[in-house]
Amino acid sequence: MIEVNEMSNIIKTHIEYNLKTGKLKGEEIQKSSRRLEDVKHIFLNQKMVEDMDPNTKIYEVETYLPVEEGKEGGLFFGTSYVYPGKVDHEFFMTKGHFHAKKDTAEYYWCIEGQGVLLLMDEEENIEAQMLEKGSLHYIPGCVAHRIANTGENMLVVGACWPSDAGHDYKTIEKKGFSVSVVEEDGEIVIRERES
Ligand code: M6P
Ligand code: ZN
Repeated sequence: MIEVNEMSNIIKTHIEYNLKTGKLKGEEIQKSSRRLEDVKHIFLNQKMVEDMDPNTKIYEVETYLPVEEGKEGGLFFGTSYVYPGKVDHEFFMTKGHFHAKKDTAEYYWCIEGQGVLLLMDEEENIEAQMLEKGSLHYIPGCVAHRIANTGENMLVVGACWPSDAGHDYKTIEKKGFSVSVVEEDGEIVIRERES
């Protein structure tokens, strides 16, 4: 291998991205975790939620935010890890969100596992895309996005989005997604929500 000359001014970046696992490493990486008690309202069967351990891990997120949130022209990067599991028939999933600055897009790509990416526009039109290792997903502006883990192992999904996009969780909290990802007779089904 050709050695890098020490005087060459070629620097190493301080962030590592594991291409196999999606893991981000470095001092600036932020981590957050969502347990059932943090996201309980997203699930259909609230009675079942009450019977489960509120500490059940639903998902974790690692983010690299190299510029200030809200700054125009920058990019954020992240990895989401959704645990396998269900509340009643409904698969574990992320909260999901529109962007606060509505017309901003995002990329998702599946690193590991199996799942469904739910996309919903402002008229509640739904598109469900299959998440499988290597799948790439362009999420256009004004489209809410949520991922559900339909497999038996961790679902790992990478993301890249504009630093001025922000998160609008309120619209989803109020109206919800119009469909759920559920298991019915051993099959993965996208079902209309009644409420
Ligand atoms: C991805 C990105 C983040 C998002 C995270 C978890 O990494 O889209 O912006 O925060 O997933 O999703 P949510 O915010 O919907 O819980
Ligand atoms: Zn987003």
